[in-house]
Amino acid sequence: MPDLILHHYAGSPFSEKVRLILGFKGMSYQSVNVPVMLPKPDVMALTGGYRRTPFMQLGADIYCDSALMCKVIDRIQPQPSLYPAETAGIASIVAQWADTQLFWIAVPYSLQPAGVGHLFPNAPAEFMKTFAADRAAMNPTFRRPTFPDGEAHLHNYFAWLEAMLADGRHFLFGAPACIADFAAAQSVWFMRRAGPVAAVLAPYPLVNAWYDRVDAFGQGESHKMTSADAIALAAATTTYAPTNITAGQGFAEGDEVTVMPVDYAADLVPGRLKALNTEEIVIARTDERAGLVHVHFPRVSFQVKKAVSP
Ligand SMILES: N[C@@H](CCC(=O)N[C@@H](CS)C(=O)NCC(=O)O)C(=O)O
Repeated sequence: MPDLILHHYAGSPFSEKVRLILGFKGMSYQSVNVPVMLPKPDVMALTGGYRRTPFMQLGADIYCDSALMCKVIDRIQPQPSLYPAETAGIASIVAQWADTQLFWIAVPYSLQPAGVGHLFPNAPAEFMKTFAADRAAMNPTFRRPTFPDGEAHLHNYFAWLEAMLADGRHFLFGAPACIADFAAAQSVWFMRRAGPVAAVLAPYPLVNAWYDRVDAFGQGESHKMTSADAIALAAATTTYAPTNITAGQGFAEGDEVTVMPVDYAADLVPGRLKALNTEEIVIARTDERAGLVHVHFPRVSFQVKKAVSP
């Protein structure tokens, strides 16, 4: 099994979700720091155009989107399980809510003027302007909630979590932590870093104590790696994770396709189809520097289409 390489940056909530999971599982990994905004030439060399953070590399296999990364990490290191049988299904539904509804209220709310200086200490005004423009272009149809609306949403959401914890359980679904805990924790982590903005969490002591327990898993053992070394490693690797295409979907191996997230950062990644099943879309693409890589995307929240010839 090749080393797990996490491509991420310190301030990224979805990266924090994965880091906490690596801590939960007591895993060690190579850590590549990626830029917080475009341009990201070394990211593109590996992903072929997917710009979101984090992504994961195992040799010449690249895994996009934390939902898929979590499943792969759980396969590599099954214990403790991220998907305990008792809460299978419901835990993934709550995790999906946390990755979408909770995240898209918690993050814009934290980026209000009182929070920004804490989240980006000492950042020059020019950087903040470029960052805001980058995110606006990434998600042009996003309807940013007003701060009072966001705050009201958060009181609902944290009250739900507080209610789940009311019987004294340690994690959202009982004694073992699971995928829902890490997905929800990333937003609390971000808010807590936003100075006075974190006051919105004050009425929820059980949520705060729960978050401290999740945070106590730590972030695993990371070893720094450069993006150039990660690309060179992909180029030197000629074995790939097994792939399969489920029949009856109108696609065949080798079809020229494009893959794209359907929610935001709608950048097309072109390649030749290697796998298509209910869990994954995998494409093969050749990069000047990274060589032949297989790029994996989850099926949920992504679309695959036959490439249109020019
Ligand atoms: N569904 C994706 C969402 C990832 C995401 O939105 N990440 C943010 C950072 S936490 C991002 O990509 N921001 C833009 C960037 O890093 O370029 C996942 O689960 O990985």
